[in-house]
Amino acid sequence: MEVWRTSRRVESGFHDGLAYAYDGRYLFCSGRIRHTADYAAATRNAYVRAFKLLDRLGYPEVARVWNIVGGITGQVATESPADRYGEFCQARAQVFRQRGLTVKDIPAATGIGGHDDHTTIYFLATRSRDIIRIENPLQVPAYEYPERYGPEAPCFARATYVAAETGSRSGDLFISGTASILGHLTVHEGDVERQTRTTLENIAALVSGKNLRSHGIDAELTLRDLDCVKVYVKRPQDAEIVRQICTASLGSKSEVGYVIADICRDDLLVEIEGFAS
Ligand code: 3HB
Repeated sequence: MEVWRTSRRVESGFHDGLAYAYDGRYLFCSGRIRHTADYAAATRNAYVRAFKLLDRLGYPEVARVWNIVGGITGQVATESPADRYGEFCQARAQVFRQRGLTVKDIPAATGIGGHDDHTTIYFLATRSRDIIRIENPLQVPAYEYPERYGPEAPCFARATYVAAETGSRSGDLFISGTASILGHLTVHEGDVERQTRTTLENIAALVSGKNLRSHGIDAELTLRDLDCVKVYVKRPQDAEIVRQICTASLGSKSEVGYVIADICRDDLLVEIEGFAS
C-alpha cells in the first residue's frame, strides 16, 4: 500500500471509483482494476478515469505512478502472446498517446507484482508544470526497450524531479523501480547479491551530481540521501541478504520497507525505488 504524508491541510474524497486526497501541491489518487476478461480495456479505462480526475481537480501533471499487478508475469488469455505486464504496458501506452504525452512528459513509475487478482494504481500528480524527467546513463530508457520484452515498451522515466515552490529549499525527486538491468539486459541472473549491488549502483548513477546536472538540476545526491525506499524481493529466502546490503548502502535515518513481490521480468530477483527532497 502506498502512503504519502503531508504537513499541509488535506481535502479528500471519492470520484468515479477512485479515492483521492490533495494538499495544494500534490494530488494522490488510487484505484483498483479487476482482472476481468478484457484486461487491456479495464486498464485503459482506469487510467483514463485517473487522468480525468487529475484534470478536474487541477493537478494535470503526473509525476509518479505505482502499478501493483497481480500475476504480473502470468498469462492473461491463451490467445495473447503477451504476459499480463505486456498487456498492461500496451494499455498504458495507448492512454498516454491519447493524452498526447511524449517521452518528455511521462512519469516515474513502479510496475511490480501484487498478491491478488487485481491491479492497483496510485498516481501522484502535481499542479507544478516544473517537472524534469530523468534517465539513467547506465540504462537504455525503458520506453526504448526492444520488442523482445513485450509488444509495447514500458512508458516511464527513470526518475522525475518536481522543482521546489518559490521560497522552499529543494525539489522532490521520485526514483522509479530500478533493477539489475544494464543497457536493456538483465545482469547477474540467479545471483541476488550481485543483482542488489547493481541495482544500488544504478540508482547511485541516476542521482549523481553528474547525471542530475546533465538534466539541468543543480543537486548532487548519494544513496545515503534516499528516503521512502521500497525494496521488492522476489524470493522470501533472499530478504535477509538483500536487507544487509541495502542497510550498508542507505542512510541510517532512511525509511526503508521490504516487500515480497514478483518483478516484471522472471529473471529479476530484486527491485528498489526511492525518493529524495
Ligand atoms: C513500469 O512499467 O511502470 C515499471 C516497471 C518496472 C520498474 C519501473 C516501472 O519493473
